[in-house]
Amino acid sequence: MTQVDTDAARDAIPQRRVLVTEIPGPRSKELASRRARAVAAGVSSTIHVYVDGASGAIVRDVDGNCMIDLGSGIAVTGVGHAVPAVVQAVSEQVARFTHTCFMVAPYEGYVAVCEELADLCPGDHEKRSALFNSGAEAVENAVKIARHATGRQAVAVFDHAYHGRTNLTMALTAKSFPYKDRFGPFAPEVYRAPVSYPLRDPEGMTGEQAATRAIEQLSVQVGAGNLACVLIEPIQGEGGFIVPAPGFLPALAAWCAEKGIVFIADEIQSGFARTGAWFASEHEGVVPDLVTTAKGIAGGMPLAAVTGRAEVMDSVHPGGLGGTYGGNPVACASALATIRTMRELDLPAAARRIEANARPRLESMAKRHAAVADVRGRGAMLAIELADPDGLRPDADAAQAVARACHANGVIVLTCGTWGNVIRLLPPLVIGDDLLEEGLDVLERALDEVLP
Ligand code: PLZ
Repeated sequence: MTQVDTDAARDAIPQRRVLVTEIPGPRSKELASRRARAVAAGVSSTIHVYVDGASGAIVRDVDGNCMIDLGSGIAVTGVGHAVPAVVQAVSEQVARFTHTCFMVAPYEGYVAVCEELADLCPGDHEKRSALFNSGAEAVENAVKIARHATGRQAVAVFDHAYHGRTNLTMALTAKSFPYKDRFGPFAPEVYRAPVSYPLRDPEGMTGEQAATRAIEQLSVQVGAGNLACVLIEPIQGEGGFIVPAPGFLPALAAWCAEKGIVFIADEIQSGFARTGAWFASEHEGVVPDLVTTAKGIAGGMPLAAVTGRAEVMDSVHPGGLGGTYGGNPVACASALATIRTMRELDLPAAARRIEANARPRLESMAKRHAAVADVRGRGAMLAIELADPDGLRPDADAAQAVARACHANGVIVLTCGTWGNVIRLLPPLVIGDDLLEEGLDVLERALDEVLP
């Protein structure tokens, strides 16, 4: 074992939920009052404990409480917190060099990450990648590339979409509050179409019918010949873990291929083994022209990518893409170790196992509570939607109350959804069966407390 391995093993936090103070405890409260005087109010946090360490699927706070992490920092630490192989790769890279700027002096890690992306992303065509820092930056660049390649300007996005918080990606995002409210004016040439939302679509609507509805609207309101790209999350994340009806994504992709529109899959939340495949597009055999990735790719280091057809990517002139930090060497080292670990541990299979364990539990909760209107998702990207059983009026208050009860009992869960009424589970894919079971027990008790 190397020095780093030994340190990691010694520092590993036992994979157990342990509450030693109320949540938040005294040291977290102290930090909250420092925060209020120093941190901008516009940046908020889901839980009110301050983190001291994390390992596997456990997050330990500054008061010594150990919480079960069913959020992975919003689908980032799929590989687990402080995984020794990742810790070691990052530590070694920090000691070798932290930055040269790939546009100034290139290095192998960047190239190797792009090779991995070419191998992992759907389709066996020739691919190229460009690396960035954040998901929003990847989406911005995917749109830039699609516009450049097609010479067209219009961008189609969907109801309930989330693509980021920069100016263009706010325009691409559907939900006004909190993301867009009073932050306009927004970028032009963005058009929104209806998505497939099986719970709320007319009864019996197929994926193909939902695609036709979207395509007809775009054809009439924008015109296929004006569209540079159609941008879609194969499973919508922030919008509510909405899984489109089967056939929806393939029909959209086929229309794009026919009309020369670049089909972009935003796999930033759904990618990197999260849904039980490397990418969610694969569940329906969809091969996107461009794929945006971030979050899970680098086990917690900031890294994002656009990967796609060589002819689309390489349509951009040298110097047309880049940025000071994009593909930072430490982030690349982390990504390479993360991907290697994901392959070695077969984390797509781990995600399927999480679904096999968790979905029946969620379904039994739905049976007992009429307000659980839907159980959905794939792999380790699962959710329940809370709504009034007659009429499906979204119940955000209940979702918030359930989440708060989970937090108070040492389980990190997140909410999402256009109406804030969805509770989502995004555990690290390495979570043990017992810990997942215990997290679900806490969620079940929270539902029992909050719901009739
Ligand atoms: N595309 C599909 O899920 C980020 C947002 C958290 P960045 N989702 C978490 C918040 O409230 O800011 C996301 C995503 C999809 C793009 C993004 C944007 O990725 O790395 O946050 O810029």
